[in-house]
Amino acid sequence: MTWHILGAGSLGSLWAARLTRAGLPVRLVLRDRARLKTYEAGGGLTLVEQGEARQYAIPAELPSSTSPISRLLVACKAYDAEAAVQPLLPRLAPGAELVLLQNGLGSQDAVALKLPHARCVLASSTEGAFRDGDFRVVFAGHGFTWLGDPLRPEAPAWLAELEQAGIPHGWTPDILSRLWRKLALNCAINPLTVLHDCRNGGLAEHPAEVSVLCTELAELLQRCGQPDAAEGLHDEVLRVIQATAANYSSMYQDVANGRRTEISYLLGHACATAARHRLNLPHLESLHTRLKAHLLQRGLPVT
Ligand code: NAD
Ligand code: KPL
Repeated sequence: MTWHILGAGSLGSLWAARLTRAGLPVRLVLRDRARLKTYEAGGGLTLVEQGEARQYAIPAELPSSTSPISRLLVACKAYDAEAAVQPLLPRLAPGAELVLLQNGLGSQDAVALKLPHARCVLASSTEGAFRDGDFRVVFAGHGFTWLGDPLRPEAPAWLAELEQAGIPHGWTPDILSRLWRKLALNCAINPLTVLHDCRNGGLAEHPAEVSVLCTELAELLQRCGQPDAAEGLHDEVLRVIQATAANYSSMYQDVANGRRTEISYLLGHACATAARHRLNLPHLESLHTRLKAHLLQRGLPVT
């Protein structure tokens, strides 16, 4: 069965290259005719691994193509996912399966609501990749991808293909807990690195701010039925700050490069969920307000 990959950016290309070199059928779904033309003129997609570049001539098509889609990897940013999937709806075969690679929470529900008859598998990934040219991606950090379906606990048979492709992954019956935990880590670290203009390690100089955010985030996780995700949150945040001290967070990099952030699916989602539960989290709220003001000042979207 063909893997259709929607979003030939960093993670989408990383998956596409590994599935292709394992001999599995892959097709990229590119946004429009201009992107398709650029892609075809370049001869394929390039993955740079340990300094070595290799090009893969993966076939590509437009969303308006007519062949049916049975397996779709959605690898767009959270804010693009719902609109990107929309034109593909008429192409989805009965029993189609989607893998949603978006960070944060909120976009997965928006996509799943459009697809009552398809299976949506959610993913939470710590792999790292970035684009350093058109259709050229650097594999920057080995990691792991958790996959799961909140509605159906049984693992899909195609996990064997990920094994074959060397994509490190695990199936979890509790993917929402993983996604909430990552969201909480990202909320405790990323916005502060933007506001303090520092690497992750710079947050060691703001222990009280980090601590009070972790307390509020843990309270939120408890309240919205994710007690496992709350367990030991502060300790893990401190461990991540130390282990990634030299790195700039993904949100810091987005802001520094004038790119839209996924704020709505991270801090925005946390604050909206707290409000829905009538939970007062003043430090998280204030962080959200300060971050939005910072983005506005730089002409970046606040959603
Ligand atoms: P990216 O911006 O590199 O790639 C997204 C791609 O989607 C782009 O090529 C864009 O052109 C394409 N796209 C957008 N709208 C489209 C449409 N309508 N039709 C077709 N293509 C469309 O993003 P990324 O870094 O790969 O991130 C994807 C998701 O994975 C994000 O939620 C991110 O937070 C998460 N993530 C990324 C990394 C990483 O290292 N890059 C790590 C973990 C999680
Ligand atoms: O995932 C991250 C990011 O930068 O997005 C870490 C390194 C965990 C910081 O929150």
